Amino acid sequence: MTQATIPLIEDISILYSEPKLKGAQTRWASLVRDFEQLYGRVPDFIARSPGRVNLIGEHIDYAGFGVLPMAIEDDCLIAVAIDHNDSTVKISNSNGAKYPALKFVPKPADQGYVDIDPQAHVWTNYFAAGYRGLLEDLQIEKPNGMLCLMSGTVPAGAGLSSSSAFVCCSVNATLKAQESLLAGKTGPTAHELAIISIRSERYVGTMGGGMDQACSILAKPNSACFIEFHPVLKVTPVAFPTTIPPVAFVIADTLVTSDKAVTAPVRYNLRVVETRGAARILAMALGIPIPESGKLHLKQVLDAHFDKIGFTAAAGKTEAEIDIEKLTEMGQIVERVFGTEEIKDGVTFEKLCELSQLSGDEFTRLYIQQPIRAERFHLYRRAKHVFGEEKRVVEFRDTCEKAEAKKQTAETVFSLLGRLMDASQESCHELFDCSCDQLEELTQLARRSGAYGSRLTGAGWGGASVSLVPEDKVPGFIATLKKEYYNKHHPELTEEELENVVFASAPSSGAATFVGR
Ligand code: NG1
Ligand code: MG
Repeated sequence: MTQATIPLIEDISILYSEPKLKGAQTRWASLVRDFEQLYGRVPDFIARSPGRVNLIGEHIDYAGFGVLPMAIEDDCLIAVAIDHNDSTVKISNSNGAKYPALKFVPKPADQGYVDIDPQAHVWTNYFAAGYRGLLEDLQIEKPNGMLCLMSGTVPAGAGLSSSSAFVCCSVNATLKAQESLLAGKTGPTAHELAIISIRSERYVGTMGGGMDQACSILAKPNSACFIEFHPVLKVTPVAFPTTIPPVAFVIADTLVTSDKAVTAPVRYNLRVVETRGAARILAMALGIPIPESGKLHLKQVLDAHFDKIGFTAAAGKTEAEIDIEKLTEMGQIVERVFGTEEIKDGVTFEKLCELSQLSGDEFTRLYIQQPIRAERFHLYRRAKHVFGEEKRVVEFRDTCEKAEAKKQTAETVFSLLGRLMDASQESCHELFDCSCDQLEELTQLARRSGAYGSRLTGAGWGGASVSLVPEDKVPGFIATLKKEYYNKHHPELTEEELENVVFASAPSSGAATFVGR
C-alpha cells in the first residue's frame, strides 16, 4: 500500500450518484487520514455496506414473506489494518466523541470469541455481532488482529438500517481480514454472507427478519430488491420502468428516533411474538401439523394450507394473480378464526397460551427468546396486516415489472404504486400499530405536496418516511417539507443539516471491500 491519501479506492464513483459523490470522496479521504493518525499506519482495505429504504413490505419478513427494499447511498465504512501476529481487535468511530472505542482480545471459538450483552446498548455490539457471527462460521482458532475505524452516514434510529449496514460491514471486514487463514478454502459466497449477517444481528437482541442484511449485501445497482425468505433466501432485482418519466424515492426523517434495541420488549420483539402466535393458532385451526420446534411462520401456514386443500390455479392466471388469490383467502381465514368477539380486540397472555394449547412456560420456550411485555396480544390485527401487506408487495412488484409491456403511462403506473404505499401506511398505522403522530403528519403532508404515495419505512414508531415523487418535482417537494415540517418542528436545524434529514437517494449497490492500488 502506498502512502497516498485516498487511492485506496479504484473508483468510488460507481457507488454514489453525482450529488453525493463529492461528499463521499471527502469522507473516504478523511477516513484514511484519520486512520493513519490513530494507528500510525495506512489501512489495508475499506469495507462498505449500505443502509436501505424499504419501499413496501413492512414487518412481514419475519413472517416469511417477500419484501421490496432498495439499498441507499448512505452507508457504513470500516477501514481495517490486519495484524498477522496478534489477535487483538481495536475499533474506533470517526465520531469518537459520541461513540467510545473498544479493544478486546478474542476468546476461544467455543466461548463465542466476544461477549455481547444485548442489555448494554453500545454501538460496538453491532461490530461484535458481525465479528462473532463470521468467525463462528469459519471456526478460526487464532484470528488475525484487526485495527478498525468506522464511519457511518446512515442516520441511527431512522428506520434506514444503520444497524444492519454496520453488522454486514463487520461481517465483510472480518472475512477480508481473515482471508490469509482460510488455507486455500473458498470463503462464504455473498449469499452465505447475507445469511451469516442475518444470524449475527440477532446477537444484539432483536428477533429480526432478514430484509436489511439481505439488501445491504446482495443489492444490485439501479434496482430495488425483491427478497424472499421461504423456502430459501432469494434476491431478485426489480428495475423501475425506464420508458416513462423517472420518479424518485424521497426519504424524510421524522427525527423521532426509535431505538429498536431499547424498545424491543414492547414493540419490535413483541410484534414478532404476536405474529408467531398467530401462525401457530391459525395452523391449528386449519389442521396443519406444527413441528415440535414450534417453528412455523405465516408464510408456511399459507403454503401448507393450499397444499392440504390441493389448490390448483385456474388456467391462464399469472403468478401474481395466484398469490393475490391465496393471500385474499388467508385474509378471510383470519376474519373467521380471529375476528371473533373473544379474540378481535386482543387477548391476554393466558388466553394466548390457551389458544396455542401450551403452558405459559412452553409458549415462552418456543416463541419468546427475548424479553417482552404486553397486556394484550393482537392476533387479528397483526395477521390481517401481514397478509394484506404481502398482497401489496406482490402488486407493487408486478406493476413495476409489467408497466413497459402493458405500455402504461407514468401517471397510471405511479398512481398505482403510490396507492399501494398509502395503503401500507394505513395498515401499519391501524393494524400493526407501528406508526406515530409525526409519521402520520409527514406522510399526509407528502401526499398534499405532490407525492404519489408516502409511508413509513423500516420498523416504524418514528424514523423516516419514504415518498414516491416525480423526479422533476423533487426540489419543490423537499422545499415544502422543509417549510411545513422541519421549520415548524425543528427550526434549530441548518440547511446543511437538513440535507441528511430529507433527501432523495438513488438505488445503491450491495456491500463490497476496497483495497489499495
Ligand atoms: P429497522 O428499520 O432496521 O429497525 C426492522 C428489521 C427488519 C424488518 C423491519 C420492519 C432488523 C435488523 N431489521 O428494521 O428485519 O422486520 O424492521 O419491516 O431487525
Ligand atoms: Mg436496524
